[in-house]
Amino acid sequence: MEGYLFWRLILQIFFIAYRGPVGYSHEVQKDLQYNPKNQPHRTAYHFQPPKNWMNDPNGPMYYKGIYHLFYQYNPYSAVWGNISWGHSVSYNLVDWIHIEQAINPTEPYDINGCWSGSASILPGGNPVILYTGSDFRNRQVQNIAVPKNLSDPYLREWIKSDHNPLMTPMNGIDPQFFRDPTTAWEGPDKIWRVVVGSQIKGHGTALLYQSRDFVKWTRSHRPLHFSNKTAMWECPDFYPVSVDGINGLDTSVQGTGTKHVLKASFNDRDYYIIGTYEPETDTFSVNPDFMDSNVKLRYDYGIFYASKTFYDSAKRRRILWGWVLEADGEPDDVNKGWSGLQSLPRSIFLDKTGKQLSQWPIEEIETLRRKEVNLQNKEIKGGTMFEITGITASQADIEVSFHLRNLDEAELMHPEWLDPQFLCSEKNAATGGVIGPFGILALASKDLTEHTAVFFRVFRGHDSYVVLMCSDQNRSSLREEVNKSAFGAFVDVNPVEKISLRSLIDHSIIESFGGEGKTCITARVYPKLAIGNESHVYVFNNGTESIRISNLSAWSMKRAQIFPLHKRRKPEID
Ligand code: DQQ
Repeated sequence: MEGYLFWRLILQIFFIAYRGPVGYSHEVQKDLQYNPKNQPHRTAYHFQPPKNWMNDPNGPMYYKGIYHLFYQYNPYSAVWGNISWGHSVSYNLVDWIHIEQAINPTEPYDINGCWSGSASILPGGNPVILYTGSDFRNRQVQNIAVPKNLSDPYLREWIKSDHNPLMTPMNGIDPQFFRDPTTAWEGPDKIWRVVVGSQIKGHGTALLYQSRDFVKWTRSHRPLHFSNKTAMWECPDFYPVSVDGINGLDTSVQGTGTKHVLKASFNDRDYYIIGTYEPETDTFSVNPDFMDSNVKLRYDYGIFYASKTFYDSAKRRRILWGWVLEADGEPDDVNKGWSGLQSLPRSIFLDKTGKQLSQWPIEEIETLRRKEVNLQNKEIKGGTMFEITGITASQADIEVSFHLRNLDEAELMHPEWLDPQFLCSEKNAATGGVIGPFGILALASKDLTEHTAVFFRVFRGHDSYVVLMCSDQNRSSLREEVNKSAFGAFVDVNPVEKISLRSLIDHSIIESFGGEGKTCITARVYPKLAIGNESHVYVFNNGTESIRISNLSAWSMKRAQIFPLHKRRKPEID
C-alpha cells in the first residue's frame, strides 16, 4: 500500500508539472508533427495549432515587439464546433508559440461560440478585440475583450467587458447575418468606425457603426457599402493602401495618396474592390464594383477564405492571413486529428497599375531557405521537361523566370473564353499548346502518376497577349475522395518581358504567386506516393515553342518552430 501511495504521489507531481497553467487545453493533447508514415500531409512551415480544427484568422496584430495571431478554434475535435479564439505569438511571423485560448464561450452573449473579429490598437497603444458572439438564443452580437495584464508580453488573458453585447441585431438586421467586425479606424472627427458583415434584403452589406469611446456604438443610417449581386458578406476587411509605393498604412490613415480596399468573403472566396473613401461623409466610391466586370478580383484564385489583414508598424507593411481549408473529407480530418491551415503571411499592396493588389510572402519566410540550387539561361524545348534535383521537393521554395522568345505563333484567344478556371480544367497540363502549357510539376511521384501542375499558357488577344495561370490538381493524388478541381486566373503581365512563378510547397499545400504576386493560387493536395523523399519537382514545357528560363532558384525549406510554450527550449528572439 505504501508503495502504491508513493507512486501515486510521484505521478501527481509529474502531471501537475506537465500540465502547466490551469485550463490550458493544448497541454494535455498530443502534438502532431509531419511524419511520412502517419502524418504525411502535416505541414512544416505553415501555421497550424497543435491539433484539432482551425478556421478564420482573427485579430492579427503587432504589439510591443510581438506578433499575435488568434484563430477560430475547436479545442475538442477536428471538425467545426465549440468555437473559441486560439492564440499564438511570434517574434518573427515564422516561428510560433501556442499559448492559452484567449476567448472561450462562457457568457450568455457568446455561449454558442466566439466567432470572428478583429483587433484594434487604441491611441496610447492599447489593444482591444471586437468579436462576434453567438448568444444563448443563437443571435449574433458584437462583444469587446481587453487584455487583463498589459505587462504580460504574450497578453495571455483577455477580459470580456460588462458592457457586452455592444451591438445587437436591431432595426431590420437578421440575427443570423450580423457578424465579423473589422479593425476600427478613426475619422478626422475623432470618432471610431467599424464595419460588420451582414445581409440586408438578401444583399451583402458592410454595416457601419460609430463610437467615441469604443463601448457605445451607433449604427450609421447608411451602410459603408452593399451589393445586390452577392448575398451575405462574411469577414469584411476595410483598409487604406498607398498609391505610390508598397509600404502599408495604419488603418486610420486617409486622404491624398491613398486608396481604400474593401474585401468581403462570400461563395467560399475572398473578393475585393478598390475605391476612394471620404471619411467626412463615410462614402466609398468604386468602379468596378463586386462582380461587375469580367475581372472579379480575388486575393487568391484557389483555396483561401475569411482572410484578414493587419498593419505591422514595425516594418511598415500590411500583412494578409487567410484560412486554407482542407480538400479532403471530414472523416480524413478526424483521422489526421486536425483540419485547416493558415496561408503564409503575405505583404499586400496596391500594384503599380492601381487596378489590383499584389502579394508576396513576407521576407522572413526566406530565413527558412537552405541548399540553394540555381540555374540560368536554360532552354526548355517544346515537349520536354527536367527535374530540379538537390532540394527536398516536398518542402521547398521555387522561383522561376520564363522568357518567351517568339510569341508570333501564340494561339488566338477565343472571345468567349471568359472563365479562366473553366479554361484550366478544359486545357490541363497534358493538353499541348503553342506557347505553353509551361511551368512546374510539384509534389510529383517519380513516374508522374501523381503530380500537381502549376503552369501558364499565352494566347493572342484582341489587342494584347493574354496570360493564363493554372493550378491543376487533377492528377495530384491517387486517393479518390479528395477534391481535385483545377484553379485558374489571368495574370496582368506583358509576356514579351517575362513571366515569373514562385511556388512554396509544404507537403499538402502549394502556394503559387504568378507575375510577381499579381495572381495567387493556393492548392491543397494529398499525395499517396509523392510524400517525403519520394516527392519530386520538375519544370516542363508542353507547348510547341521553346521557352527560356532566365533564372531558376530553388531551396529546401527548414521546418518552422511552431510549438506550445512548454515544448520550447527558449523563445527565439530574432
Ligand atoms: N467563420 C466564423 C464566422 C465567419 C465564418 C465562424 C467565416 O464568424 O462568418 O467560425 O468562415
